[in-house]
Amino acid sequence: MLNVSYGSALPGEGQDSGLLGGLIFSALPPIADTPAFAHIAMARLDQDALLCESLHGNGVIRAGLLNDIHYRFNDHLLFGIVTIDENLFAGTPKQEGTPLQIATRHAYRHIFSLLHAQGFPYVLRFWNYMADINAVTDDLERYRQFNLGRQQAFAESGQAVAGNVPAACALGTASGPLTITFLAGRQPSVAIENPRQISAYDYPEQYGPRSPLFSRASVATVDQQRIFLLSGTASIVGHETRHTGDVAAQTTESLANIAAVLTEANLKTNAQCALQALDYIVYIRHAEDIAQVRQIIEQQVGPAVRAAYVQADICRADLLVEIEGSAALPAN
Ligand code: 3EB
Repeated sequence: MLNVSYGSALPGEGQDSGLLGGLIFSALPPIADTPAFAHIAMARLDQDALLCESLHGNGVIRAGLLNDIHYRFNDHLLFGIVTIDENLFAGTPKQEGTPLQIATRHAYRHIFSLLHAQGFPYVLRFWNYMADINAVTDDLERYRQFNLGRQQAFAESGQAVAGNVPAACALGTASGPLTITFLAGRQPSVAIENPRQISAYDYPEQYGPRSPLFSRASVATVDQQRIFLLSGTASIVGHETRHTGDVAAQTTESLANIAAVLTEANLKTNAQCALQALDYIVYIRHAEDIAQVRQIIEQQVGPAVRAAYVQADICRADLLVEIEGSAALPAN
């Protein structure tokens, strides 16, 4: 089983805790001695407390550290965290790429070799966080540099670069190193695309020299449970950003995209996952937009919606909001 929970308290990291790991979203400095958690420099907007996303499985948890990757696993799932300081590559000859591109490539190659060695070859989801995501250096936006390195590493590691690819998100933090977390399994999961959107791996070149590489959601059946992991979802139709400058309309469009992904997932996997079944994290570019965004989400998903809100930069400069989520349902 997998239980993804979003709270403000930190769970224990003991071997019998079932804890696979997680992410702590906070504007405060990292909390010491929490190796099972990635620190993400983002302020929580709906509460003063930090936001802790934790993934719990069952059975004995084992932990390891390899090539700067902290990982924890049980019989079914492995969760890992890699942070990498791109400044290590500052002196690399230009033709090999920018420091962020090379750091991304290294991180992903190390992740895939760890997963191969540990026998968890199927990634359900990646979470990608980097500072200054929209800044242009060496004539290329940093998110686009990241996409170059990600594509290289997938290809070099023998991973699919289209079709059955992991779900993901990619967001900008206020500070900190490139931080990638991932959840992997021993069995393949099902990648879901959105009929309203062009697959991200098929985006045209206007969004960068190499396309992003993710699916819109992944569905895995693990231990009698159906796990639904929704990628970061924004106001994109086809491949274009819709409603530039209008955060309310972007929120509504994002929810329409999520509904379409759920419909597609239910068709493809015979699951029955509704908008109300998910727990959400909502990334908002401008903190002052939270009231508007929250009202629309509570109106369209329902007043009982479980959602947490954090301040983040979104990977396209014209996107003001992005929504991700997860659910674990009994397999029917
Ligand atoms: C989009 O749909 C919005 O690069 O891993 C969403 C989810 C987005 C994942 C990624 C980017 C990523 O293109 C951005």
